[in-house]
Amino acid sequence: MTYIDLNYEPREDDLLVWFYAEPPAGKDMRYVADRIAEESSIGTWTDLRTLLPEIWEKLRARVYEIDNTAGFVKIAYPLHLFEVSNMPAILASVAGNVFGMKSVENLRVLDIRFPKTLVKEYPGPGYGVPGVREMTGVHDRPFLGTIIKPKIGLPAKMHAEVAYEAWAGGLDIVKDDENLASQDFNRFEDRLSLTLEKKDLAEEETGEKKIYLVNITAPYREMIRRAELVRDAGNEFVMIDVFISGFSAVQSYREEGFKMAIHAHRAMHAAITRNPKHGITMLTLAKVYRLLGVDNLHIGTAVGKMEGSAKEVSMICEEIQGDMVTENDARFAQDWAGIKPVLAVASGGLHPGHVPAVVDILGKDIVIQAGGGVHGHPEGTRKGAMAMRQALEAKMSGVSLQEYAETHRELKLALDKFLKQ
Ligand code: RUB
Ligand code: CA
Repeated sequence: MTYIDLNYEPREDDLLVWFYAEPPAGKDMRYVADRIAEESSIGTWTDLRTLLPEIWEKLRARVYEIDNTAGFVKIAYPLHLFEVSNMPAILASVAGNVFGMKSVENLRVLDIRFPKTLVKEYPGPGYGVPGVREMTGVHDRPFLGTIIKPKIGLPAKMHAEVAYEAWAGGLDIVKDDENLASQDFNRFEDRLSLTLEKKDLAEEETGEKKIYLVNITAPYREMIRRAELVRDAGNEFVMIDVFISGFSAVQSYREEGFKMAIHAHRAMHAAITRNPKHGITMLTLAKVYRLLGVDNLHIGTAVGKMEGSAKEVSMICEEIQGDMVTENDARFAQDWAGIKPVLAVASGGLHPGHVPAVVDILGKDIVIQAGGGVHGHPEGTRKGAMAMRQALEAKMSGVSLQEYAETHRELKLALDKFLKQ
């Protein structure tokens, strides 16, 4: 019995997985492909009396392509194999036990093509790019944001004051950091109410809509309790560490029906996305999160402190924003069936000097977020925020940062400091 069927033409409603796989010593690609297809669909390490012919016929995976040189294996799964609306269980099949098998040396899920029938079962973002633009009235430029720094340590009152400075200086978005929860020096309830007071003040003073991304990451029931507090306080957004919280939590949270948009921080993703030979690509995770319905998603910057090449990051950006994504040498074609585009978040080691390059690589439908690059400004948070806004103004009006800095002191101070680091 083999799962290899190189003449098989994948059907429109098959779920396709593109693996990179390395066979163990003494084995070939056919062997490894067979083992992956077996374990990720209906089989196990030995023949089974219980594997009835009709199960085999209806539910087995089919390896329809093997590229010995590149180490690629493409497998088609009949949609019947899955509970279509249960994302954790789908991943338990195609990206579960297979990673731990001795019969494969390294294994990486490069992409999953979700058939349209499945895509239609998922909500996707409630807001996404158009919704967040409508919410803020910002239509013609990227959003600018900051993460309050130090990442944890500030008492709630100071956190709120720093947030105010950032908004007042010209940023659209202020975000909690991924590990700020409800520590005894900064209780969630206090931070929420104090920061929202400052948000109102900044909105009044600037005449601009401001956004606060408050981190509700916690064990699920507590996360929901915090989401209710955020809703009752009248805030429009929550932030969730989506990878750490788990696929089930994200899917369930979206199904709770809160009207607030979701900012997805991806902390811990690199434990499985970073090794180029093993794990799951960020592209694949990003597709899952788009289906589950996050509105903003961290995807990398291509230029800052975190790993991820420009090619990879711009491909992820295209994937979470396109409607019909075309196939290339690293991804499947994907029909998003009208699911809303996700706002891509470029964050990690950024400062005003990076703004033009990030816009060139990722385009306009992004949030450019800088923590250290704002609060590390020689004259503090407000000037740091002004420098970010000036850098964006320069880029949007086609002027070089150096030239703009001649007449904009905050930008000049920022460039003088950060470009040397
Ligand atoms: C960035 C920061 C975020 C990173 C995460 O702070 O706090 O957690 O963006 O990385 P700073 P990624 O601007 O001071 O570096 O966005 O790649 O997931
Ligand atoms: Ca952080």
